[in-house]
Amino acid sequence: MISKRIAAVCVGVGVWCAYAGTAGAAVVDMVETFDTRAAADSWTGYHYDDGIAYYPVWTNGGNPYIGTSFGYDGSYLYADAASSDGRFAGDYLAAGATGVAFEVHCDDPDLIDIISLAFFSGYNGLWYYWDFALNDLAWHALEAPLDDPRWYSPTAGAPPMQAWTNVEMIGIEVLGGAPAQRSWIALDNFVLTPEPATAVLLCAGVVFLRRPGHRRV
Ligand SMILES: [Ca+2]
Repeated sequence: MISKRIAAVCVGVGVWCAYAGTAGAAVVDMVETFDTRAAADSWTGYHYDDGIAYYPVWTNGGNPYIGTSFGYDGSYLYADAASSDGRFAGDYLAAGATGVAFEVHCDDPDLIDIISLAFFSGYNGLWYYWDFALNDLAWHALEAPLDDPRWYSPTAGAPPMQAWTNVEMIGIEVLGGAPAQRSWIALDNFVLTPEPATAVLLCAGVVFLRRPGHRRV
């Protein structure tokens, strides 16, 4: 599986080269619920087999979410500085983030070879992965702590914490396990989780910011 992951990393470098980097400002505790098409369209579904960056498919059936198809070569459904007002790019440590939480679903988990939360760090120019498993058709709520030992680079091991000071892209990468077959992954409720003390401060901040005359959070 590692060799296929390294092949995906090579494609991922192409994704990064096509990416027009602008600085994001990571923000904790603001859940991306994909309630609007504009929010959905600010993310990207990049298909490794044809090298094309697609808008995610936006499904709005009461509780909207985004998705993209994937084949044997895989796909990357991701945010960069231009996504969700930039709140998933930039310096996660300065923002007070301690983890990344999200909900994910696959139409046919049997067609998954590897599925991961994956980010590209501008700090050291490396891709890092946090693999997980989807064994059924349910939506799964997952959280990857930033300091989780499961994070790895196929070529460079675990990320230093400084890797989180410049996150340029983050999202779900899925590599298919069955040639000539495609399936779908879906994503919702993506959020940078705050440390508890930060959460308390944020609550106080929200009360303050909702007074008339202050811009929205
Ligand atoms: Ca939603």
